[in-house]
Amino acid sequence: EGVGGQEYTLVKMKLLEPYPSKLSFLAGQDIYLVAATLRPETMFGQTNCWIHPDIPYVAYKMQNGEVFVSTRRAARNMSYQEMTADQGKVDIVAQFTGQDIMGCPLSAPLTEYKVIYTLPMLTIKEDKGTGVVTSVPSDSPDDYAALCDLKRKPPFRSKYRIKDEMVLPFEPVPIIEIPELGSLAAVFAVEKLKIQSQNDKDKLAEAKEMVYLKGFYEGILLVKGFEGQRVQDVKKTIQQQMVADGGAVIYME
Ligand code: A2H
Repeated sequence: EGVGGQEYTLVKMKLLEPYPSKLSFLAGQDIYLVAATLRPETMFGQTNCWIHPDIPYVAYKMQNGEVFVSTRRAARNMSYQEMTADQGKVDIVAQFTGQDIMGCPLSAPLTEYKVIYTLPMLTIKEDKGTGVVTSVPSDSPDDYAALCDLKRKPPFRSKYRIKDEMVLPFEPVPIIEIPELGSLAAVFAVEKLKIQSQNDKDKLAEAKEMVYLKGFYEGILLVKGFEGQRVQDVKKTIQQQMVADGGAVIYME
């Protein structure tokens, strides 16, 4: 662990008011759940944000006055990268668990869905990234399997107090065409391998193998402004555009 390995794009998913009770004292201030992704070029296909109901999260002040939400570990890493309000320190303003911010409305960069919601994903690891994951079910088998779990299982939704309208209207968006896998590669792989749930570990690993390398080398963007361009050629451009627009920051771990 430590600074200097993997580069992630942290996508700033803006929490919409009214804030949940643990954050209500911050009314009027900008709060972002920051999702760590390796695939900035897929942000056109975001349908929701994943958080783990049982892991602890913190809210803390950044240098520019914004409030970020992530695991404490990621906050500490950010403080060493001179992103937080005090260099080398984290100015924590609130602590809570994922369930306290479940079912909250967010606005995220690039996606066509104006409002998306925080939903539970039980396979999120506390010791990777920020503990916040953005969901792109068109291109991530993990995301598609977890979204299907929520769509198919009303008791799973009610257990975490998720309302139907936070899940049912959201469909994978075709954003990247991959030869032989089509424009919804993750859906194709999950169906082909008959994956039943987000806990289907071995088959999900297989699905990821099917989709990722081929997507990187042969994937072609379908979205407006990037039509016909290759994934490997636009990844950096889209990342830099989001950073320039204030929709993302770069983070190392
Ligand atoms: B990726 P690596 Cl479209 N726990 O973003 C579980 N998964 C996590 C996580 C955590 N704490 N933090 C990040 N991730 C996910 C997009 C995406 C991603 C697509 C396709 C593949 C893909 C949308 N979800 O990841 O272990 C995030 O999901 C393929 C592995 O550091 C992040 O990128 O290599 C990726 O895993 C980081 O995984």
